[in-house]
Amino acid sequence: MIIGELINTSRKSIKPLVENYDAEAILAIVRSEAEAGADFIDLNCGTFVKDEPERLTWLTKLVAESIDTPICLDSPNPAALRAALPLLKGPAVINSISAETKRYNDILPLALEFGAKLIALCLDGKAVPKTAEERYTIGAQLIENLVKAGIPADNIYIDPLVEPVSVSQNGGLVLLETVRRLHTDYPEVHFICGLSNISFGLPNRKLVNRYFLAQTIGAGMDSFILDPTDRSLMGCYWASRMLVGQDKFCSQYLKANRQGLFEDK
Ligand code: THG
Repeated sequence: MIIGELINTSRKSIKPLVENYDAEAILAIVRSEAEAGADFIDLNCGTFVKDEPERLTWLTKLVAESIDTPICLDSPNPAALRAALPLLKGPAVINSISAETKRYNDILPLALEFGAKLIALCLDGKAVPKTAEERYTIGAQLIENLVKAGIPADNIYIDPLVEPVSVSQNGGLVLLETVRRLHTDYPEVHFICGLSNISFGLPNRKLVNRYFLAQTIGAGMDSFILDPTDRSLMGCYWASRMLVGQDKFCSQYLKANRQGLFEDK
């Protein structure tokens, strides 16, 4: 599953568009993500600290009424999610829950009520866990608790957290190890990450993102929050999943190729 990341007010170019309610400019970007092959459109206005519910409601209404591609609501704020969820037309993704008690208890009932797919961060409210062992423990606990609470395994997307490799030398390795172990023990749930954090602070970020994507797919990652308009990144996605047996008769690779969704560059 590909979630298009471009509508995020932490991006300098997006903040003023949401500030000024520039519907046409937002829709042009969302359309470019949908046409590039995004399965969901991420909507994040977390930089609007005071009026996030109102801003997210505006964005959600705009996108849901204008474009068929379904929406991923990227917010930990239960008030913002509660306002936006009823506006969705297709399936919903809630991004995200974590093992932190308050967040867990706030978000879980919303996911149950709206039958949403749910992204779950390997975080328990303390510092980001350093080792694969700690992340595995949090991820496994989340999976078992969510399934027990009634979330179907197929609706659970575990996010093992990508840290910039420029800051955390072993961050990439820890993520790969966490996914490999959780995927082996819980093959029925999904794994997702925000890819581009891996390359923060480095030159040629697109190249770093692309090679990391290929490795995470080898470890069992099957879903990504990324820039779907990056055509060589999307080529890497279609090729990599085919190469690890996730593409019967290579039909999805061939279809994406026919649709001109990627290039070899
Ligand atoms: N996991 C989950 N959700 C997430 C993330 C994650 N949502 C937010 C984020 N991480 C993924 N989304 C983006 C969106 C845009 C950019 C990066 C990640 C981006 N960043 C550039 C930068 O960092 O320099 C550009 C900044 C700018 O344009 O000003 O474009 O990990 N579950």
